[in-house]
Amino acid sequence: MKEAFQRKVSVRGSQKFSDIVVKEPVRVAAGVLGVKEALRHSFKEMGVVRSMTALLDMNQQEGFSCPSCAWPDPEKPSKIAEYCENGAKALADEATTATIDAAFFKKHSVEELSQLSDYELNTFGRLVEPMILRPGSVHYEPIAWSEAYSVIAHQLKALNSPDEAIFYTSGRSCNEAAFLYGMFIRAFGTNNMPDCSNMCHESSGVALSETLGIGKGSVKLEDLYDAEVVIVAGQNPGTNHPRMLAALAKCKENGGKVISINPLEESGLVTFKNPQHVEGWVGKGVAITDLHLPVRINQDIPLMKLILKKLATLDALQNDIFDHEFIKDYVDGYEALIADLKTYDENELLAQCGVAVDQVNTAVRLLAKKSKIVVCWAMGLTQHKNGVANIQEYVNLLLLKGALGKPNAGTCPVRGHSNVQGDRSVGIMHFVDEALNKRIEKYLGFTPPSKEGYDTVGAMKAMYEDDAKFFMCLGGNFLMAASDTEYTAKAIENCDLTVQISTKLNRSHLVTGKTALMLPTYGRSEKDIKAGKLRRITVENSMGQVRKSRGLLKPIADTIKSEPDIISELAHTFFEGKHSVDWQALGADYELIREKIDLVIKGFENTEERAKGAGYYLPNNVRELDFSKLPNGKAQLTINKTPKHELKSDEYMLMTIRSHDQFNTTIYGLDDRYRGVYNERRVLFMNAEDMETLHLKKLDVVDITSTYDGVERKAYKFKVIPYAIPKGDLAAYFPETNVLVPYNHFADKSKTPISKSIKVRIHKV
Ligand SMILES: Nc1nc2c(c(=O)[nH]1)N[C@H]1C(S)=C(S)[C@@H](COP(=O)(O)OP(=O)(O)OC[C@H]3O[C@@H](n4cnc5c(=O)[nH]c(N)nc54)[C@H](O)[C@@H]3O)O[C@H]1N2
Ligand SMILES: Nc1nc2c(c(=O)[nH]1)N[C@H]1C(S)=C(S)[C@@H](COP(=O)(O)OP(=O)(O)OC[C@H]3O[C@@H](n4cnc5c(=O)[nH]c(N)nc54)[C@H](O)[C@@H]3O)O[C@H]1N2
Ligand SMILES: [Mo]
Repeated sequence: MKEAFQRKVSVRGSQKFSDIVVKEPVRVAAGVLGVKEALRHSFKEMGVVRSMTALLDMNQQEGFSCPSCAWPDPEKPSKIAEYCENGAKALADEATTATIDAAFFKKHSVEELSQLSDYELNTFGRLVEPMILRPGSVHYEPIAWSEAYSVIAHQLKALNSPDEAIFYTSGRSCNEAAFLYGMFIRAFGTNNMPDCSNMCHESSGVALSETLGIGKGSVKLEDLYDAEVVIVAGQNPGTNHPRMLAALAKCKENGGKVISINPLEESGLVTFKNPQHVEGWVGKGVAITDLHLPVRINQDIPLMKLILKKLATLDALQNDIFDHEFIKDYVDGYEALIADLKTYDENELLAQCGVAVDQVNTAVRLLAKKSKIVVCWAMGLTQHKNGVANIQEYVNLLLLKGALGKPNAGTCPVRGHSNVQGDRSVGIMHFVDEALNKRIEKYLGFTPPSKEGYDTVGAMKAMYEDDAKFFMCLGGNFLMAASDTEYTAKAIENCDLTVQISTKLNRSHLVTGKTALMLPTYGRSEKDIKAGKLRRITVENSMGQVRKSRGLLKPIADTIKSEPDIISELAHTFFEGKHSVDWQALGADYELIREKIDLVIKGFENTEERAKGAGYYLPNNVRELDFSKLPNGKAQLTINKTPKHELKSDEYMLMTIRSHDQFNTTIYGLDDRYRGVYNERRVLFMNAEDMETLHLKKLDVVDITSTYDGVERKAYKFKVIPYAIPKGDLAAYFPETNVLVPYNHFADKSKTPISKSIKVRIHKV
């Protein structure tokens, strides 16, 4: 029998070292250097005119929404510049003038390209032509758009069941594209809709839905300004949400206190110079954090329990620490929680969390008499086996303090991708929402499937085990974002057809199914004009506010298409024009899509008008203190177990984090300025005492191994850097370390991979 053709592509790419430079970590975030860096990237990628035009429009009310993170815009944006260094870098990366066309792929095979690093792959520029990689070939070749749709439609029809197809979504797509995509997938017949949020804030969604009745945060941007205490837990805003620092600085000016809870003392949380103010250019900057609690990795639950226990002891004496009226009216489970706290030993909790007792006591003092408390968090809480419980333990604090449903208090899960929250709102989900299904039936005229689909982890397994044969991605880089890279690669290579709708080249275009399609699309900053009409999209930010966005740059090529165009044409081809939904009409007119969104998606209303300017807030039951959908009609306190890792004597706990020069799997550069590392990403941050125990010197090279269920996974060649990190803990960058994350270890309930607590051993090479 003839051997099946297998491309010899590299899953890991180049593992060569660059010339590393290590300096002291920087203690001041943003400021003039941030602006300089932003402009340097922009000018290099886009040229001066394109850069300045775009930067001045970004996040302005009539402009376009930043393609980077989901932090909201102030009601009155700064007239000069409502963007940050990393937003500017994201823009420069998307709006680069470099392009790769058919000639490029004729010259370079996927096997050759796959030998490069992710950083190198991203430098080539924008994809401008639809391309196909045919079975038995190692070169992409051009394909007409209409033919590409036919290839997909044909493949979908050839499947034994619609459930053999999987459709992924990354969080950059606008509401209009995500709605069309989600509805087409249901009309086709499956709920197999994994999305990036499964790897991201899914734990937050589950934790908040169970306790407060909505999977989103409750605060608005302005709530942060007059909060008495803001807790920033498991989040690095200086790099990942820089404009949040301006809000924290405002809170400080108004007398608020900031507590950061993080194994690392991240630069942005130390001092911030606001580049939007003159004093940010010349002054000393604002000290952001009043108290830093260097918790050990995944020991937030013991730390919070200790704080709650100490607060409960004070409350038992004074009766004015917890908000008893609020608890009586709105909260379930008070007695049980207090009784459970009594079963814990303070010294044990202290030892587990690794924070000094004085620091814990300071936190208790800061919180004791305050009720306007906001808790902000991101991946440091969600990406653990007990990710859901982590968040619920922080929610316990807010409920006991009555810090919900009033101004300047509440939950603030800080979202990742710029429209990840909107995509979920408009229907990208693997689970079944019966009320939504009824509305789809009523307003779109077809019966959606009622069986739960695959999430990210389920999708990997289904492809690996040959239960799925078709994989389509609306943006993203599934191969590098998902855990267990080698396993995921095999899963993807098992597929008959993989389809990427993308702006830029990444490894998911190189490690593919037997046939692969690459469909180039617009970035957020580009002008989307059809039939002479400028089209606007809508997005939802981290605080549930929906607003319009329109690009202003000339599209990189007239051969690319918008996401709604691609999806509607595909749906039209698949149904051959015979379906209850007129897909082509929707694709042609985004206003029509918004009309359908208003009908089908709960909470959206008159979006066409209301999303103008600053936009409008979607309904939020926590803001209204309406917990009627929860047991006993009340918000739920929860009893969470403390995590046990049972590390062996030679094992360490590794968290995989972002550098300052990347957006997820897109690597802009090789520097991590705030952490003092230049020109290299293959580094391992380690406590100096641990290095001594292992006889390791600065910049020694090590391999990292994780062992789960008897399977060894290895990441090769990392340079060790001594760093202020708790003993026993390690940090390294993702996606290089995703090879270590086992596909079958993830958070209880939310199935978010355990990317922040991987047990590893290290070996000097
Ligand atoms: N420039 C830029 N912006 C981005 C992104 C990007 O890659 N680049 N990504 C976007 C996306 S999709 C997301 S989800 C967000 C991610 O935003 P973040 O969550 O801030 O990103 P990470 O780098 O994963 O940082 C996690 C932080 O949690 C800390 N941490 C790790 N483990 C623990 C723990 O057990 N307990 C506590 N308390 N802290 C812990 C780490 O030290 C680190 O500071 O940013 C978004 N914005
Ligand atoms: N170990 C580890 N793994 C992680 C994480 C971690 O902290 N540690 N974080 C997880 C998190 S929080 C997330 S959100 C995921 C991210 O997972 P993804 O969202 O899948 O990955 P990205 O790197 O954001 O995707 C980048 C690609 O998206 C495409 N793209 C960019 N803009 C657009 C656009 O406007 N439209 C379209 N169609 N395509 C576009 C480009 O081709 C680019 O190469 O990774 C997860 N993986
Ligand atoms: Mo994310």
